[in-house]
Amino acid sequence: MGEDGHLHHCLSAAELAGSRNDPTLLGASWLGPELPAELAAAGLPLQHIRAPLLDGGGRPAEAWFGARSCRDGMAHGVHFRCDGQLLFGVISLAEEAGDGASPPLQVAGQRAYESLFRVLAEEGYPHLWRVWNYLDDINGTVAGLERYRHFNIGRHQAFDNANRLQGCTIPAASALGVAGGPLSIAFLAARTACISLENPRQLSAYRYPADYGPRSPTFSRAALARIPGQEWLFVSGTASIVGHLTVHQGDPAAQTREIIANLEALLAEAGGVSTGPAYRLDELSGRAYVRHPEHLAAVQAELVRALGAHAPIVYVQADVCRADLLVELEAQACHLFV
Ligand code: 3EB
Repeated sequence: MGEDGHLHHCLSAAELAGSRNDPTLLGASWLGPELPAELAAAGLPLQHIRAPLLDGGGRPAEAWFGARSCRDGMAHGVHFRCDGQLLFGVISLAEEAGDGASPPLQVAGQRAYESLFRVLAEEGYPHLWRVWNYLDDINGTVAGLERYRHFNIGRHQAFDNANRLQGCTIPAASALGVAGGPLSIAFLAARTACISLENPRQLSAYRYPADYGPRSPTFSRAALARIPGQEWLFVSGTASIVGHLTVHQGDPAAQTREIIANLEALLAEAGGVSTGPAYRLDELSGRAYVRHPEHLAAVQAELVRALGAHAPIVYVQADVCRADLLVELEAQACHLFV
């Protein structure tokens, strides 16, 4: 386990490289165009997110530590490590010519999730808590449909085939556009269930109307999960959406304030379900995805006001999954208890 008992840490490259022989290290993600050589050689399940860092990004690694020694595995294209309680895995799939009838990204999305579900079944970690999805050119149009919507069709089909479309089996997630990479999916799963949360200010994404694509996005707004001694809150990518509508088009500061209002509502939901103390904005760590680098100052000013100047937020450039969304925040918090 990490030294302070936390499942997750924000680390520098040197810190992550220094942890690579920690037997409890489940895996990690690295933000930035270049993957440091010492991490490429570490042999970990590692999600490399090729997104440009916007603010110097001192600690662009996220690492996930289990409670016990991990076992390493590779199956169905998924590289994973698991500790008997948690499983962290990564899969990357190139978009290749599909089956002729379906677009390549739809096929890749469906195959990636089918592989992921197969690993969960074979290894005995049936509960999917949190997923991080990255894809190239998310807002591009192919065959008259936005590529994010192609991805949603494939993802939805895989969840449907696995009988995982019931609300309580839908994980927290993020889905962002990062130029030039393959479809990359990282996930955290467990032997025990999490509690999926929805946001009272927002329509559940899995119920979005067909205006947003023929199949709705398959994610919950947050997941609350327990491991011995710790309660974890995973907040999905959260944008300036109220109901199902984008609000504050063209205004990055106002979009960020709406995100904060969404987060406050979600934290209140989490507090209602948790047996412990309330969740507060200033205990969140996470990532802010900013579409246009020139909006960084406006976004950062609002987040610093709400989360505090020392909040461990990494700011990166990425494309949000609706063309009119300028910013998205994903986050997590951990409560320790005895
Ligand atoms: C939204 O609320 C913004 O497709 O997995 C946020 C989090 C968003 C996850 C996903 C999409 C996803 O609809 C976009």
